[in-house]
Amino acid sequence: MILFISDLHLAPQAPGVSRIFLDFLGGRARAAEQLFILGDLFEAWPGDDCLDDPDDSFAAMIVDALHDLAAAGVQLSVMHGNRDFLLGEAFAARSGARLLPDPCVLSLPAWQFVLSHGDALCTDDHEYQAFRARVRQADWQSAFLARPLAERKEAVRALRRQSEAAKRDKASFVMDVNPGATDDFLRAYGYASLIHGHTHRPARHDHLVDGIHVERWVLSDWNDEQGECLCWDGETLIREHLR
Ligand SMILES: [Mn+2]
Repeated sequence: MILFISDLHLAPQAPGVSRIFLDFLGGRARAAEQLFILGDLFEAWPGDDCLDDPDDSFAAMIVDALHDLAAAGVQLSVMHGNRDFLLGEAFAARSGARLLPDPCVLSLPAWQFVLSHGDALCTDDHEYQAFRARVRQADWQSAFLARPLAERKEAVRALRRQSEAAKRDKASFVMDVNPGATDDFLRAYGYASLIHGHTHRPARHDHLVDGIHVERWVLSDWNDEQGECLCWDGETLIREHLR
C-alpha cells in the first residue's frame, strides 16, 4: 500500500502534531511500501544546515525519525511545499527520502496519478505566484542560503508574518486552486487522478475535462488534535484518520 500526506506544518511550537506524526512514522506508516509527503511537512525550513543547529534539535529529531522509517524499508518521497521549499540534498541524504519534482507522475499497475503540492494551481493569488517564481530560482536560493542561519530564520519568520497578514485580505477563491488552471493541468497530465494538498480543503472533486471524468483528491492539513493520510490499497483511495 501507498500512503500520501501533506501540510503537517511541523514546528517546535506545536508539539501535538509532531507527536501524531512520530506515532504515525513508528506505527501505521511501517505497514506501507511507500510514503509520499506532498509538501509543507515543516512550517518553515531556513536551509538544511538547521539540522546541525546546536540550539535547536527539532528538525534533526523529525528527520532522524524519517530515516528510521526509510531504514525499515519504506520508500520515502518528499515534495517541496510553499513553506519548506528549501529542503535540499543534505535533508534528503539524512532522512533517506528522495526529493520529488512538482508535479510528479506516479504510474502504478492499476492507476495513473499525478502528484503536486497544489500551490502552483492557485493562479488567482498573483502576489503569491510572483513570490513563488522569485524564490524558486536557483540564484535567489543560493544567495539566500549564503546568509547566516540566524538571519535566515528571522527572514523566514518575517515572511510568515507578512503572508499571514496578506491572507486576511484575500478572498476565499484566491486561496483555492483556479478551475481553468486545474483543467489545463489535468489535460496536460493525460487525465490522471491528481493528488495535492496546500489548500487545507480536504475533499474529492470530480472534474469533467474534455468529456473525461478526472478525480482530484485534496489532502487534509494536520493539527495538534488530528492528522490524516490517504491510502492507496492497489484499487482505491481511502482516507485514514490519525490521532
Ligand atoms: Mn502549502
